[in-house]
Amino acid sequence: MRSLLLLVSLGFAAADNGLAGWLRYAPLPSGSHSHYTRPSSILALNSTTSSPVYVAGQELQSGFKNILGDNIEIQHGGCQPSAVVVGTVAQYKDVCGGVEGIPELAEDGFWLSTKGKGVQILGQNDRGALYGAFEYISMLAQGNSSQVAYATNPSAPVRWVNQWDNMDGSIERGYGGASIFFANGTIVKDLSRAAQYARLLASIGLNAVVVNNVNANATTLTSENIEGLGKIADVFRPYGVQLGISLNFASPQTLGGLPTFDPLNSSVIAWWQNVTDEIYQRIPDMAGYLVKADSEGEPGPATYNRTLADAANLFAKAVKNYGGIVMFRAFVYNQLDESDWKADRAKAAVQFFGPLDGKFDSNVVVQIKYGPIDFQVREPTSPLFANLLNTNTAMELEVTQEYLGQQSHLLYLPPLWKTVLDFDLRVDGKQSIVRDIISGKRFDRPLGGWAAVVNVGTNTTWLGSHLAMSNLYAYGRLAWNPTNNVESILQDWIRLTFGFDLSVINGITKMSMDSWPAYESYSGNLGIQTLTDILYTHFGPNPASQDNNGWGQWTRADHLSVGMDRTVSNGTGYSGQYPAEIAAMYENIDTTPDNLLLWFHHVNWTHHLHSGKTVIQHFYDAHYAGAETAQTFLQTWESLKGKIDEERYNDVLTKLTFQSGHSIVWRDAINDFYWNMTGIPDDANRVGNHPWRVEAESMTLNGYKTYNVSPFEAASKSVAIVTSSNSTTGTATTKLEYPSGTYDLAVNYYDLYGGKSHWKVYLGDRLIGKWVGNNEDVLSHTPSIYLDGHSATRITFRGVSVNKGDTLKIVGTPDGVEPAPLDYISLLPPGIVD
Ligand code: GCV
Repeated sequence: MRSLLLLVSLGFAAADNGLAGWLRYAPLPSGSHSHYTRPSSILALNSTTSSPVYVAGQELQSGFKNILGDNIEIQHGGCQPSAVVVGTVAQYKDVCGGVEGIPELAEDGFWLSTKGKGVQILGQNDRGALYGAFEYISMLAQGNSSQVAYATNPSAPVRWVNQWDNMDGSIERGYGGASIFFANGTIVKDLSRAAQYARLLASIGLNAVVVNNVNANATTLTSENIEGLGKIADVFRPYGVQLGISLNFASPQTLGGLPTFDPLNSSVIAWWQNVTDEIYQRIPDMAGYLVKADSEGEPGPATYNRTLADAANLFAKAVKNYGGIVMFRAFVYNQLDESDWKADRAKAAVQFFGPLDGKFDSNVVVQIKYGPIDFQVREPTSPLFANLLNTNTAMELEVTQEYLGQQSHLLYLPPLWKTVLDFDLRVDGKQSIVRDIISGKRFDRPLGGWAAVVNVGTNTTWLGSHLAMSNLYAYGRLAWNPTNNVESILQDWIRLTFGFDLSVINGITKMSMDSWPAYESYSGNLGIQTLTDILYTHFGPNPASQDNNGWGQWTRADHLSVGMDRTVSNGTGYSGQYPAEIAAMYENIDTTPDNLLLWFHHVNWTHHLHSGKTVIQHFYDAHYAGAETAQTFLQTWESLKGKIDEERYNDVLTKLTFQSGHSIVWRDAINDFYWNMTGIPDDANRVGNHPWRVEAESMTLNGYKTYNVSPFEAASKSVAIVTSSNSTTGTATTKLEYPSGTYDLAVNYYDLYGGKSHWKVYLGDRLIGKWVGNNEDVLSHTPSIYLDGHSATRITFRGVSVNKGDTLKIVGTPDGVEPAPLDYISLLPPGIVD
């Protein structure tokens, strides 16, 4: 039984920039741990400094010192019953003889016993020993002094991280700064952040990082860069983290100068073998390759009419003798024509890979995104998991929140991931839970597991937001054991990251657990996809961007109806890619869950859901409810002031303040868009009706002019104002006709990349507030150079006392390309958010 000490607040925590993540080893409150049994020493059964067992000893020493205030010596030999012993089972046997009760461990597994005089942390291998040490330290850091003795093994051998880092130092879909690995076409000299990253990953049981983007640059493989990759591998190795490399399929031609990159051509095969030999000479434990081929413009075997299996096996053979593996991505699709009712990007993975089942070498793992499109806010489980019975598979998750708020919105992802991991695909009418498919258990496959696109950067928050780190932490914990409860994982992370104050634990738990449902509510509902702008930044709302292009993320919405008909009977036939029981469930509108209705069926906007609401009214209501929930995140966080160090408190406050405003931008944009499309009014008369707003364009303008925003729904009543020139100040003035009283004054404006405008707002001569358009410096998402759903932002001044007839004036000073744009103001009485 786990006994968690009831720990009270430590008082005020020291400033923390987030760099240590959940490995802060913060001191436990004094007096709370006097009953702990102190080990006589730390016995690390390996004295080679680059070995994970040695590192485990160092971590334990640091943990005892910082968490408990104990200075404990490290030794490397001799059996001491009252020590904390860390090593492999085999090393322990050599030194101390056997230990009873340890079952057979799987690769990377460990045994942890705190029963008796000492503590034994014994890994199946060095890496397992380090994992065990981190688990024990995590117990200490959470004030958990339970007597335990258990063995634990990872769910699957492949527990990888993908970084989409480019050789120039940028990161595709990265929101936490520049690459910690690359700059200017080569590997950075200072790899201290790479080592710190490996430490974080090892502490949650992750065992490899593919360091470069799947949209790979062939120059990654120059001799100079292979040497640099070797240096990264050197700093990873003590943490048991292996290095993997993404390949560009055309490299033999573009880098090697061959006339072809045909995977069956002997000179191409030889070229890849040579490069692979060179890599393994420098990095003998290189984990393997990751390949994106024939997708989104990346070269692949289709150029030569070869199959994806031909491509995968080419690399598999090259790495086989070195024990390497090939992660081959199933994210392969073509541009499609929306006028074809049967066309469907969601079908692509099964179409390409299904016929190749059983044709991949044994060291190939097909890496499959959780849903058939692309990391949307809700997708059904990819049917490919049920179509590859004789092929190793891994699930690809996305820790970086590409379509899901880009770390400027709070979104705790594991509840979303769980919808897929826990899904029973019923292959052959038998239980076939996705987590058991990827572990290899269900179809008796030797390899399999997990990959997540993480994209940390040089920012000290790693991901761009402190709260987003719960997703990385939970990814590791789930990859180790996908049956873990996502809320208790979250609470472990909160204790390790923010301490023991109950209001902090409860507050962050509630916000995080509410965050995915809230985001889904104010973005794309009922399985329509996220409705973010898929043609530009993937951040703010732009539902029109889904349709009328070849990307195949269609909604097929018009004034009467909406949704993709993916049935076999009348639609694209996608539902038929699932095993019979699941196919039947999705084929039938009555058994399709509401939350995936528009994924599988094309219905009228007035169609009644199982809930009884019409589709359109559900959209309206969900958007209001979701945005309302996002307001509570800010309130909850503010209630924690003083209980979290100022640096992290303020950083998160900035993001949650933005999110509370941007959730309203989302709400109004989506509601206005579909209201305009359908003409169906909101039963509750909220959509298009904002009695507390004054539109900027209806104010008296001096030095400002009106501007038609595109997309139209990204501005209240479609119009905003911008300064008449980029160098002259503008003023917008209005007489307030609201009853005298105290209001919150919200101002909606646009914060563009490429300028830092200034705004000041006055009531009469009284300055109420001022602000700068510096989102690009304080938020994490991809900025926009336009007035649109990405740049739309709200600032709120609270408790402003207003007299009826007061004159409100906003003075905007443009900067760079940013013409101090304004959309509207809202004067909100207590309790109203609009
Ligand atoms: C690395 C989506 C993303 C791309 C990404 C691609 C992939 O399309 O927007 O940035 O490319 O997925 O997963 O390969």
